[in-house]
Amino acid sequence: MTKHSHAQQQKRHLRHNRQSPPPPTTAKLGSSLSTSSFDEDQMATARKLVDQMVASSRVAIFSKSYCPYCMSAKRTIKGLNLPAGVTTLELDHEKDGAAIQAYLLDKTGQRTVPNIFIGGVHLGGNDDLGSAQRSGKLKQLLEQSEPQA
Ligand SMILES: N[C@@H](CCC(=O)N[C@@H](CS)C(=O)NCC(=O)O)C(=O)O
Repeated sequence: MTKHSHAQQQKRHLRHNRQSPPPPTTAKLGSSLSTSSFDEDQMATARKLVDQMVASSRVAIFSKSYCPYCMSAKRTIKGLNLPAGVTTLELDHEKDGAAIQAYLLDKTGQRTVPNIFIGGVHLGGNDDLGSAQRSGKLKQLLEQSEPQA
């Protein structure tokens, strides 16, 4: 009989009980970003919602409620004190959130949130918002999208 020290036995025990990584989850929000993962109805709904929101909003923010970059972007936009026209959609609260994100990727080439549009023009994410603020591009886009009196 081979004898093992207590430490050796404990090591073997730990190795045996080591947690294996969880299996990849499927159909989770953001995990399936190809439009081909969704049926035609879902994609048509997503397309209509996104295009309408972008066209009717001075600032459109596609966001996720728990995302820190989104929180930062929403704070920046709030700080602009625009009188109206800011629309935010939290994709993690939407039934069709994953299809919307897939359509946004198709439309803009951007797979992350926040995904921001100003006056119908795609701006990008939170980093892009910061750069646009520093460069004056944000001001210019906001001026272009100013509602006519
Ligand atoms: N550099 C990007 C980072 C954005 C980012 O990484 N967002 C995460 C959420 S916090 C994301 O979209 N992850 C993929 C997903 O949720 O599908 C920015 O400034 O907007």
